[in-house]
Amino acid sequence: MIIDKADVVVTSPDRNFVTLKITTDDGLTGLGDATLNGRELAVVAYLTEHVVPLLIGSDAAKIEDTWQFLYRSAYWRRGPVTMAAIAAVDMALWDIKGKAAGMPVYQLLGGASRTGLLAYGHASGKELPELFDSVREHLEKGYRAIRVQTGVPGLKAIYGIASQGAEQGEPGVRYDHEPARRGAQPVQEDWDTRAYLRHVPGVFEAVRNEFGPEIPLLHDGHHRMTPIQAAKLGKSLEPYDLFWLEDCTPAENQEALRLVRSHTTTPLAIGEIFNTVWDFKDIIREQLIDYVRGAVTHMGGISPLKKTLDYAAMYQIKSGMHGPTDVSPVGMAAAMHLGLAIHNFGIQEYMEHGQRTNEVFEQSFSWQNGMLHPGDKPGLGVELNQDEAGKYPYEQAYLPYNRLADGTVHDW
Ligand code: KDG
Ligand code: MG
Repeated sequence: MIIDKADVVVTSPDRNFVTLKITTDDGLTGLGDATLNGRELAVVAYLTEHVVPLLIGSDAAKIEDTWQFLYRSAYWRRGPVTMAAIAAVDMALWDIKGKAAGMPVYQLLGGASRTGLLAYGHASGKELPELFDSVREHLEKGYRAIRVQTGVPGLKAIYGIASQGAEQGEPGVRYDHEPARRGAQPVQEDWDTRAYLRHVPGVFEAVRNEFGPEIPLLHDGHHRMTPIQAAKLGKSLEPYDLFWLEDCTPAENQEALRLVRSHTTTPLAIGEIFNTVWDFKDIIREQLIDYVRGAVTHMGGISPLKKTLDYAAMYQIKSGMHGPTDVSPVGMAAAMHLGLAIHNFGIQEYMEHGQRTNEVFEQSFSWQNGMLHPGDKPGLGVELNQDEAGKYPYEQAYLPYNRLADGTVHDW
């Protein structure tokens, strides 16, 4: 199992994806997701210029050794570009090992700890009727847990609302909340935290009144609040029994969570933009969070995220792996295998990929009655259709950013 070839494939069926395909001398292939939303080509350069040349001729069986070599030999460790590139290698090598063993990756990780993965979908609406319709659509599709994002009176465009995209006239298919937009400049959105804090508790009250107390409801604060604002929101949402409040404060200031935690029992989830266990170390040990949001693609792969989740398990902290549409079907498959195997699985984010994406990536996962399963094909269970991928060249795209009413740039 010597690595003969490693190709970096960029394709944009509905959105941009970066995929690493490793081929061994005995003809096995493995796929890894290296998609970093809005900065895709930086990872392509890191892979093609610095990682692929190091892989050729090395032993594909040595997953841990290869990971440690790529992480430590760079000297400049961590960071989203580096870790997305290393993640793709790690995933591809697990895929190859599974194929060599004739087993799905979850078997190599210890076997299934459950029959399927509870997944949550994204409901959103600018106004309540539209939000209720979106929740209903998700329930009809079988979702058993739902993230609720809402418009805020006075703000034209904010994160997480599906319908606002059409008005902004961006070309191409738009997923339910996919925030990245094609074009040479990022789109500006607007923000007012006080207006948001006044509005959101009433929305959750209305959703609970309409849909009852049982359905797990989630909400994403998307890093926008100060610690005291986040504490206030957590407290005001307590009567509506959220499954979690996500990214309530910007992720860099981890101490902020101590303050939030001391004021509210609303469960907290964080970490979709974290890239190593070091980002989680203190907040796990101090039990400042309830769910680890790291994505396999952005945390350096299956190997390091499994270690992080095993560490979290010591503190009864569970997984809530990031699963937006910018995590490719390969990254999603890796999350499903890992989620099925670990003991402390919590919930899996799931946004459905578009049809073109599903034609480029042939997948074997199942989605039934609100539960995901990665399937039983050897490896990760995803194959890249390179003819289809070739039809969709890279298109420049950026995530939006926020400005306050007075023009100040704010966390998005
Ligand atoms: O690329 C950015 C998105 O992945 C992010 O905005 C989605 O916050 C997100 C979520 O919870 O899915
Ligand atoms: Mg989020």
